[in-house]
Amino acid sequence: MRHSQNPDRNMCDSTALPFFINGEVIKGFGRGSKELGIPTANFPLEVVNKLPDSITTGIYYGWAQVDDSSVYKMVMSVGWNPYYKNKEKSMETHIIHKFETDFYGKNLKVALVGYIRPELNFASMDDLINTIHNDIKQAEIQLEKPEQAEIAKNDFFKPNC
Ligand code: ADP
Ligand code: RBF
Ligand code: MG
Repeated sequence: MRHSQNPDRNMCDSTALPFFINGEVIKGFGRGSKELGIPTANFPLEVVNKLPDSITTGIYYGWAQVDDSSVYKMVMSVGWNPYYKNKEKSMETHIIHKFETDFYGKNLKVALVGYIRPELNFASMDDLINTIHNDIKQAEIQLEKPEQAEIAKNDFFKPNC
C-alpha cells in the first residue's frame, strides 16, 4: 500500500511524530564532531529532501538503529546549523551509544519521537557543546517514558521495513 502518488513514500513512512525515515550514512562536514565526543551520522540530501513540511528544522530526540543493531536513543539536528551557516539542509544523528567502529555506508533507521528546541546560533563552540549535552540529557529522560519507549518496538525497526 503506497501513499497517494508520491513514489518516494511507502507504508513505512509517516508525516507527523513519531516520524520514521531511513537512509545510508554518508561522510558529513568533517568538522571533527567525533573529536568533540559528539559524532553525528549524516544522511544524504535525497533523504533530507524527503522530509515533509510538518517536520520543521530543529533538534529532535528519538530512536536509531544501524543495519540490524539494537535500537538506541538518539538526538538529531535538522536544518542549516546556524553556528556554521551551512548552505545545505542536513539531518545529523548522534546515537547515544558507544560504537567500536564507524558505520559509513550502512543503513540508518531513525524514529523522530519528540521536538526539543529550534536550531540556535552560539557565541562559542563551548556553548554549542554544552547545549548539545543538555539535549542528550533531555532525550535520555523523555525516552524512558513508556509511551516513548514503546516506539523502539515499532515494526519499522523489524528487518523487512
Ligand atoms: P562526519 O563529518 O563524516 O559526519 P563525524 O565526526 O560527525 O563525521 O562522525 C560521524 C561518524 O562517526 C558516523 O558516520 C559514524 O560512522 C561514526 N559514529 C561512531 N559512533 C557514533 C555515534 N554514537 N553516533 C553517530 N555516529 C557515530
Ligand atoms: N548546530 C547549530 O548551529 N546550532 C544548534 O543549535 C545545533 N544543535 C545541535 C544539536 C544536536 C543534538 C546535534 C547532534 C547537533 C547540533 N548542531 C547544531 C550541529 C552541530 O553544529 C554539528 O553537529 C557540528 O558538527 C558539531 O561540531
Ligand atoms: Mg557528522
